[in-house]
Amino acid sequence: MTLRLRIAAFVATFALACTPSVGEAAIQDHPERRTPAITPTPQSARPLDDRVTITSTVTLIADEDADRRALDVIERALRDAGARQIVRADRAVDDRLTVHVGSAEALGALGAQGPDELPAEGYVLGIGRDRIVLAGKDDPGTYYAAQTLRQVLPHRDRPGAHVAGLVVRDWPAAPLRGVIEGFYGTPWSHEARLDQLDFYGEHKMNIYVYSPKDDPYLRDKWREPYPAPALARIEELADAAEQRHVDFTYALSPGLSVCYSSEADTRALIDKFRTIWDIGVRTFAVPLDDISYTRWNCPEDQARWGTGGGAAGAAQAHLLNRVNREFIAAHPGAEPLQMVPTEYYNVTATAYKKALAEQLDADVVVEWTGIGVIAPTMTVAQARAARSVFGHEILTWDNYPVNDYVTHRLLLGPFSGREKGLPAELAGITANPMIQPYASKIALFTVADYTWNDRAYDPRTSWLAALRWYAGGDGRTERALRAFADVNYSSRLNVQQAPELAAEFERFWQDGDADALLATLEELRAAPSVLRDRLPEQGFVDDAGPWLGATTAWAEAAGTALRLVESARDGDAAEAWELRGRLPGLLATAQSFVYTGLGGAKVPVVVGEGVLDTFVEDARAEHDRILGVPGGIRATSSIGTYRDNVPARMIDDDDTTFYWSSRAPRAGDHVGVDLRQERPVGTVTLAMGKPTSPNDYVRQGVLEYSSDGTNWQQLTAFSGTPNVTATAPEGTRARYVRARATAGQSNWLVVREFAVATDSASVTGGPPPAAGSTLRAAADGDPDTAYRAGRAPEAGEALTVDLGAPRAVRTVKVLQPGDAVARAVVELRSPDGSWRRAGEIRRPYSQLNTGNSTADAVRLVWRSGTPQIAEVVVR
Ligand code: LTM
Repeated sequence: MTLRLRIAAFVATFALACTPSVGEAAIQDHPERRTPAITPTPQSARPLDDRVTITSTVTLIADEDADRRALDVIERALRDAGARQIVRADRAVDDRLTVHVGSAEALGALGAQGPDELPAEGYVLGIGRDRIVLAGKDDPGTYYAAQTLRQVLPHRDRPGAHVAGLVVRDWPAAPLRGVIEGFYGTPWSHEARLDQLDFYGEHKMNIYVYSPKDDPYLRDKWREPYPAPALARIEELADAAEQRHVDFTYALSPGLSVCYSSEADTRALIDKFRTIWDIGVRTFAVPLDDISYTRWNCPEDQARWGTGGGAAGAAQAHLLNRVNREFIAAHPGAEPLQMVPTEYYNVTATAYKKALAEQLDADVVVEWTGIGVIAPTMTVAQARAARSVFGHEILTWDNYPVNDYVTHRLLLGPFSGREKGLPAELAGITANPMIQPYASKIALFTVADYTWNDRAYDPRTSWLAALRWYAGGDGRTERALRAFADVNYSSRLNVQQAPELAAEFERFWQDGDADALLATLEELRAAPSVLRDRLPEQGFVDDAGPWLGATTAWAEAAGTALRLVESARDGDAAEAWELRGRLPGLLATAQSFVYTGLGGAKVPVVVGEGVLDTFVEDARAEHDRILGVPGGIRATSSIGTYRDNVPARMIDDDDTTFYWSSRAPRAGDHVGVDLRQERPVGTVTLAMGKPTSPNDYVRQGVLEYSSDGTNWQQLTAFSGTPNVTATAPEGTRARYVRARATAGQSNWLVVREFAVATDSASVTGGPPPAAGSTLRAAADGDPDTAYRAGRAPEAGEALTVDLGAPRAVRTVKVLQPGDAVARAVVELRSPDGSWRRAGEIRRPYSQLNTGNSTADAVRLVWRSGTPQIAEVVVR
């Protein structure tokens, strides 16, 4: 059935299909009994108070022309349920289970109506009264009845299984439901595509568009014929698709070099389609996305159509109409041509869209990504507007869960933000998946669910069902997959990252129950090895490799951070310091996992970003609080992060690293530093842009400071320069300093350094610091930075921390990194200038109680070892 017929049949019968089935017989409905998990969620399923038994021999009664593909699924499902023989016959045999395929009359005994009034691809499946009946509206409908039967039958190696009575009356919401392999990056392998086609058939999806951006024969070399092995692979895919009632759609993208007016190019396009037709493909598309339409590829086009969007629309319509008339129309059985317009991401009325609406043949289907390339939401009103402005049927190219623009991430959350009722407005919905085919299946499961039955769809419920399905019924695997998917959950559709783990962290900070959180983190740490050992789909494990590694490492870091908090709160300061000392190494490991993209590019991957890293930071801050230090300066941004160019790179004293925003700043966006406590502020230096993107800087903005993060004072205004320096008036104190954009711009933002000169305790003496270290780091309020001596101390050499003014001193804590512990005598300087011994340090964590002495300086007089001091804390 063609797309157009599908849509027509759908519209004509939808109203009737919604009426409940009638004609109840002796068999009772049992709504309180749960129906088995059927996916996608059926439109209606009611249990019957009856059951059938899978007998050793099953009689199969099927029409002559019954769908062969459905029969294969049915026979396999019956054998998997314990049947030994399936015998084709034209009447039932006593004491044997009978399976009727295509016979609506056989439904009568179950009190169920046939499928006549259902939309295209609808079906009825009845189980009860020693029979199983599969009645499809058409061949795909029968096939989907078989898929549902496969899901409700048990797995057993001998006859005798009982199957609960059931009537399912079901049909799809969207005429076309499926996937467009349309991303940039490593295209899916042939094996992965075959595996996907199995998945589509099993999940009642009926379209796969073959359009990987990095297959050269689809774009750069679109005119060239395929080498024989490549053509054979496409043929195998097309056959496999046909076996599963999936339209294999061949999409050729000539836009990078085509001359729209060229007879030779038109012929080349049609000829290439013809070779693909000859191997059995019946659906074709011409994507014209991601090309320039303001620049022609040949002077003849300019001469014929002129310039501008209207000219581009007219030229594209001309080429597509020729393909439509000379190829599609000339090949009976071809499905309607699909095209992707160059303006595929909005509904703004333009000359380009007007030209397509008016000049493109009416039966060409137009693809559209929604409002935005990655549309966070899609509404019925938007779909109607798209149909109106493009003047054609709309097939959505939904850019979820595609990750080619965030290759450091896996997007494992559900399809969401799509309004109910959308499928009824569209020719269909195709989802652009991740570069990772097996990992894409969690989201694609939910896409199948939404596109089949949007009215019943709930993203979270569908997501949980996807995890259950992927775990193959094993509870432990399901929990591991849930934990892993949770830390890879967020996207533009699902804004919250790791919703379950974030809630656990939040609960811990509220109630302080560490045991529950420790158990959660331990499950997360172990989840990757559970998945490696037990997940039935090893392709998922391969796809997720770097993210699995990172998950274990992040869970270890977070678990250590949690134990740090617990030790510090319990007063075990030495253990807390030892645990804190482990964090840098654990974090470095967590950040070391990389995804290798097309061409060997290495991209560090992230998991649970903003949640796991924030928890570790919060734990350190809690430890800082207990230690009595403000903690290290933090970098902040109101914009997201592009790849791994995190805000912390603005304050790492390294001009070659940078923070890179994930979009252009809007008026009001800001980047800045949190000094963690109010401090004297001197000169502020902002270095933006970088050699390869010198224009990525705030074009117009202000530098400002604040003590509370709410009330801000302007330091200076700036515009048109990537380098900004300003010195605060004498006596200025602030906790926060930021640069705020006062106007929107189109360039993204790069900040190499955001330096704020602050006045902290002065440290003098020696030995002199090693390269890259400073004396100041010994008393900068941040235990994560350390003074590292450049040589062993000479006799009598000491490090002195000046307290600025005489004050009461009760304790001196000296924190040394655990890898090299020096010994020293600690002395306090009285206001009269004399030094008195307070004690000796010889461990990573030393605390000396000094009574209530008054002192204006503390010094460490070295005895042995090469000193490294993370912090001298004087209270
Ligand atoms: O979305 C379309 C029509 N084209 C491209 C896709 O190929 C790409 O995968 C997505 C996501 O990056 N964005 C596009 O613009």
